[in-house]
Amino acid sequence: MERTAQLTARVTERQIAYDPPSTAPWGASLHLRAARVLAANWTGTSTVPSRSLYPHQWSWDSAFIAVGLRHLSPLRAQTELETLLAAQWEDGRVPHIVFSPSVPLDAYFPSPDFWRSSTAGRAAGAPRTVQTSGIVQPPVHALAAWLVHRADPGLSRARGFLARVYPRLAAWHRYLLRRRDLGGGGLVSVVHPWEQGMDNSPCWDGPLARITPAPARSFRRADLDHGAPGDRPTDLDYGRYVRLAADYRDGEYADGDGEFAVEDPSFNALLIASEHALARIAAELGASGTARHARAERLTAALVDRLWDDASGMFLCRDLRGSPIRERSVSGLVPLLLPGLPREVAGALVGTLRGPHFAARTGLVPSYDLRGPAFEPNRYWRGPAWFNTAWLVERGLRAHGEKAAADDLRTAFLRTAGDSGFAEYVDPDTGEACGAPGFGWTAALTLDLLHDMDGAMETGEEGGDR
Ligand code: 9WN
Repeated sequence: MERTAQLTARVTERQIAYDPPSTAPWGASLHLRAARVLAANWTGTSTVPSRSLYPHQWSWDSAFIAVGLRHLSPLRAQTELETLLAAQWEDGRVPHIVFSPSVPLDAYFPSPDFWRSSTAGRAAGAPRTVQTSGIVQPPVHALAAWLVHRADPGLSRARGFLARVYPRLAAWHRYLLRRRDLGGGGLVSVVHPWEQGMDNSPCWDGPLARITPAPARSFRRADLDHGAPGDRPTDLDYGRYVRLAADYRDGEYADGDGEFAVEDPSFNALLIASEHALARIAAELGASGTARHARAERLTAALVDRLWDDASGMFLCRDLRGSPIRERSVSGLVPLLLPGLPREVAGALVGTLRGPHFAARTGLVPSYDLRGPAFEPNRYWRGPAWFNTAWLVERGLRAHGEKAAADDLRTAFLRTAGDSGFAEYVDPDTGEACGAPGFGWTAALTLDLLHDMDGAMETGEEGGDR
């Protein structure tokens, strides 16, 4: 922790490269505007997703933000990940929120006094020096760490960046693979919709229907101070989120037989991509990455075996406590990121992206089936297009040689991100900005797409260990 603080103090404005890449001179003003968003959201040790709606550090936001930040300041990008990993619990979990002590308690709910990490999380080894939530978010971190390293290997080696983060990232994956394989089939389960990151997706409607909501008077939502109620989850859904989180906390964050347990395609695909990245990190540190690549391939086989649905041409979520989930969400397209997918699966995913369920007028990817019964163009994860999922799908299209489709998605991303003022999310057909403006990962991934024209992301084994 002390080490992080020392290193962070040296990250100054002068070390930020505001210049656009020479490969995209037309993107100069977009680049500058995106860089300004990240500068405004930087706290000194990490980046908030939004100054208003999300004033703390979020786990998967920080991973995506580091991917973009590496083009402005590799040092800041390394620090972003180090700050998050400094809040890791002894059981290996990386918490979904690291709370800033300088932000008032009522600025975000659930706040530290709800999660009570230092007491309720003691048995699971929550840190004593910082307050965190007790649930997790998708494991994008090893992938981000590898990409951050590649942006400036000299600085990374000089600071021992990979050597310091590797044991923490390995413990994080170990936690997921050992404690969260609740279905016994090799895949990891999420125990709360907030863990999967697409909080209000119709995929959770079935599993959530079994949960008795916490009484509305027992908590006060802070999100409605900043977001339009029509864009946010309903009070009933919030009551269920609160009930699930409170039950997990009251069981001291032990994993086991909770009421909500879902195997999700995107969460597992990101773990697989990160496991491949961890193999590369191991090789860079002089160890062998072979066993990790092999594990990633086994996980890919389990993903196809357990979650692939031929009839819909995409992956679906699996509810371990109830009946099959038939809803189509963007989560089921994210595994395209994995170059090791069987050819026919990748081909079907590309077809589904082009088909009537996901081909939106902006050219972005809606979070939920455009023809689905629960589709709403403005409501949280029930239809709008997000930029992190567009980035993942764009990388996936490139990984599978779909250059024209990837170029189109990239163009749609950059145009809509700029026009919307780097919005949190947009209406998938009109591009109308929704949610928080000046959103961290929207700005960060804009920078990444402006810089990384060919999408050399290495999310599979090919290319070997370097
Ligand atoms: C709960 C911060 C986070 C994102 C999630 C997004 C939203 C929080 C909320 O904001 O979730 O974690 O309060 O709705 O759904 O993906 O990480 O940007």
